[in-house]
Amino acid sequence: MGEKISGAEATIRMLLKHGINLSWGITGGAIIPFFDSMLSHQKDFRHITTRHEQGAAHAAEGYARAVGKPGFCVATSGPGATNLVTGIADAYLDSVPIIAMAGQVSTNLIGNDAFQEADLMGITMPITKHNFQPRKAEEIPEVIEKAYRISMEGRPGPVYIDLPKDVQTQSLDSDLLKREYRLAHKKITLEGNPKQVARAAEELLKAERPVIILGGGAVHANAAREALELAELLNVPVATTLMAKGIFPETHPLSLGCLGMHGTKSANYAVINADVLVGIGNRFDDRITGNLATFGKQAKIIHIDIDPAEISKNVETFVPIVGDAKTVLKQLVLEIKKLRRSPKNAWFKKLEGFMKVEAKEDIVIGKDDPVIHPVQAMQVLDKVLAEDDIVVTGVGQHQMFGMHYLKRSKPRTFISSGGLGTMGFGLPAAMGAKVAKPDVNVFNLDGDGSFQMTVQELATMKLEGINTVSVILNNGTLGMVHQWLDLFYDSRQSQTHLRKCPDFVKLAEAYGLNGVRVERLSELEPALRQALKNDEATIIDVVVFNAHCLPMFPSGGNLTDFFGGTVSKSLEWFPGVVKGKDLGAKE
Ligand SMILES: Cc1ncc(C[n+]2csc(CCOP(=O)(O)OP(=O)(O)O)c2C)c(N)n1
Repeated sequence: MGEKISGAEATIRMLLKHGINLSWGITGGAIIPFFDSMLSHQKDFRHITTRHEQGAAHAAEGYARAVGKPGFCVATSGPGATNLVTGIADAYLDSVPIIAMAGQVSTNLIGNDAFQEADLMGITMPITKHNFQPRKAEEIPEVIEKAYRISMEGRPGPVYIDLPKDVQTQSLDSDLLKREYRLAHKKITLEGNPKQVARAAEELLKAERPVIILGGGAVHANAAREALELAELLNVPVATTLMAKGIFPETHPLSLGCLGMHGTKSANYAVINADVLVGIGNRFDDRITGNLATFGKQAKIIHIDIDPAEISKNVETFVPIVGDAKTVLKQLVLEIKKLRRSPKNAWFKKLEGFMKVEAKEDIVIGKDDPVIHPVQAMQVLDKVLAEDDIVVTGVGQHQMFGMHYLKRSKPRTFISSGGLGTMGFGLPAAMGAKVAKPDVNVFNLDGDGSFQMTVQELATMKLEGINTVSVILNNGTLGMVHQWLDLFYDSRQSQTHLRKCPDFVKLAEAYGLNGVRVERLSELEPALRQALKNDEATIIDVVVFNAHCLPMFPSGGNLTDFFGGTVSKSLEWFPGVVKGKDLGAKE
């Protein structure tokens, strides 16, 4: 027999047992016992009180995305818990390991419509990998351990724990914490089926126009080195999704940058014309594929993913490989080396040429124009960024400008809400990333709309001394929607103007932080460099021209419908290419 401890104490000890010593969130009636237990753990467990539970969930995500370990957030029942929901859904769509916990009314009241009772089990069921509601304190050790394992094992994702108040105060035997609680399901497949790996190797070696697509699964598997080795072994050009930006150095000659709706022309062109596409830890979502009826029709698709449900979900797979990206890539590299054939150069050389042309033609800068173009702002920010610095984004044009124009060369250095596209993600997620990686600079690249959705977390930053730099591309509108209305709704602007934004400099100052307004391009670099010297968070309000973020293809359109930007005719270089509007078509 061990000592008798409370359910709340057991919860903290179990979190600590799994290396979770940081929580984000806000207290309230149904979670008071858990917060009370924190008082006995002031040395080994840090809690950061956010100003809104959505901020707590995104901060936990930012932490998890920066280091690949679960982030933890906590709230009270009812409204506290429902405020976590956006962050939980966000983590679900981007496969981010977080454990979200909220108090619940006592077990005898569940179902009574008691004060601050909401059915979070029902609400979170479709947006979590799993959820738990322990009804007795003895269940807590098993629940926490399984929550941890589920969030991390296989394809990561969020787990929700609904913790009734009386369960937190009941006692249990501390010996229960020493046991090991394994998951009942069968082991996750890490190694790819050798026959399929051999087929994949054959297809890659035969290919004339192969392209690798790296997704978030490759980041989670820490497969950067293996991906680089495969690409270099055969000279295969590499495109990444938004989730994987940086996993392949974007300065490498084989890098095509990001693909998809707002990707590079070269990446989209390569994918349209590929004869073999290797998807690694990506899910072929609609922002990447456009119209599924036309996507990859001339390619044999090899799809490597740890989640069997992803294979052939959206695109027909020629060689399916279920497994961990790192392990399978190692197998694939070994297999290819055994076959000892030399790489082909022609395709990658052409694409390398495209990238160069595209980079050159897309540049709009040089001079100190009266109004800053967002691309110019990105180019200045890119110059200031060190390799290990982390850029977190809000959602909108600024996010896509960042994706398109910032060059990242390390995994986990570009953190963004991809699947759910959650405005307001940037500031709190940047806060989480900074606490996870205190020694690197963390930038929050934000829009004036997105920033205002979770702006209250500036107070958290001030209080906790979390020093980040927010770069707001202030275009006075909900820019991305403005752009869609311009392009696809005959410029019928409905409710996209933000009218008067608050004075972000004064706002920063009101929170006791640094604020600076930048209206001319020449002011931006000094402002960024000064922000890095400041010992408190800085908000840089960059007034930008309300430009369209181009190139792009329309939602549901074909990749060949890619338009905008400045590169066009120069892309018609390869025999048998598919021609699109701007991808080599003669207009
Ligand atoms: C929570 C939420 N509400 C609404 C949207 C729809 N939406 C997508 S982008 C966007 C505009 C974003 O504006 P801003 O943050 O100013 O960035 P910009 O596009 O101007 O760079 C809107 C309203 C969303 N993605 N998330």
